[in-house]
Amino acid sequence: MPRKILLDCDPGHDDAVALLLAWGSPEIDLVAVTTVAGNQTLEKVTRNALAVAAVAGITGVPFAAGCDRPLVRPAETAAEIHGDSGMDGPVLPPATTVLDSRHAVDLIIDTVMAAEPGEITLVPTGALTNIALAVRKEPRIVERVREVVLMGGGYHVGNWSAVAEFNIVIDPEAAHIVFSEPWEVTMVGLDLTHQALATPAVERAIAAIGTGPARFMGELMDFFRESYRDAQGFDSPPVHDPCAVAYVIDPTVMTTRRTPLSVELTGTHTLGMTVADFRSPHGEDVHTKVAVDLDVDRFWALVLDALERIGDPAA
Ligand code: PIR
Ligand code: CA
Repeated sequence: MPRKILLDCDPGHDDAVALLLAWGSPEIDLVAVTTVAGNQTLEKVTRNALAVAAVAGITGVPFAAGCDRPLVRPAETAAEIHGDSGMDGPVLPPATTVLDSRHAVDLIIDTVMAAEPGEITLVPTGALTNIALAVRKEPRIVERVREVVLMGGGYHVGNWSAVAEFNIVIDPEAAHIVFSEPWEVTMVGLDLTHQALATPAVERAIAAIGTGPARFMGELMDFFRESYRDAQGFDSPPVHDPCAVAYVIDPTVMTTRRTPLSVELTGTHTLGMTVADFRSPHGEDVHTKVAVDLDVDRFWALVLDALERIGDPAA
């Protein structure tokens, strides 16, 4: 039985890859896509999500736009990494799907409540604003969701400050809500995603596929490589968001460690830090875990296989 996921995202070069991986994987049933302001404005990331849908031929999946700013703090974008469009690099095709008329928060609630208990996995790859609001509006989603597998945070490293990761630090109050609810949360953070590098060898393997979606991903990665070199001094860019999808496809593609997690909301130097506690082993009473080590070759094989399966929908 394929796993039903709702992807809540802010495309975003790596969000686009997460969408391609989800759509091209038989282990995943993509039931809805929601967008949230983050890498760029809500308008831009929503447009980008629809552009990816057009490139990959994603049909029969509702797309809905959500929150245009964090719960408490002013909006902040990552234009220095993702460019003015939020997905600079390739030419973005016009949308071929119309947006669902619902707000993302309502689409999240409707999707979870209409499904069987334990059926839907939430995969957030942006700020947690929509998910936090959905919890507040319909608290019963917490016991109904199978698990939350999110890209965000890090227990040893940051990218938006010395200790904080972008998705968490731009809306730390939302992250606090999501981490505090008693559902199963797997944090696929920077400690893991910095192992998922789009190396030149990976780029060559993508180019060899030769389809429209593969070319699109190649052009995304070319831009992402330049950004990451200039802004963060990486030789190859880490492709964060598909790591969360990969965990749902096959949890054995990475190791995890169970640990309590809390989000720093008041620190002078540590706002948005995700604090893990590794002092002692934790049991199933702890509902949060962090991703630790990635099987890099198997991860890229999942992405390449998904691209192969998507083929050339536009042709
Ligand atoms: C933000 C991102 C990536 C890199 C930087 N420097 C800032 C976005 C990605 O889309 C991913 O979801 C997460 N936020 C990584 O921090
Ligand atoms: Ca993202």
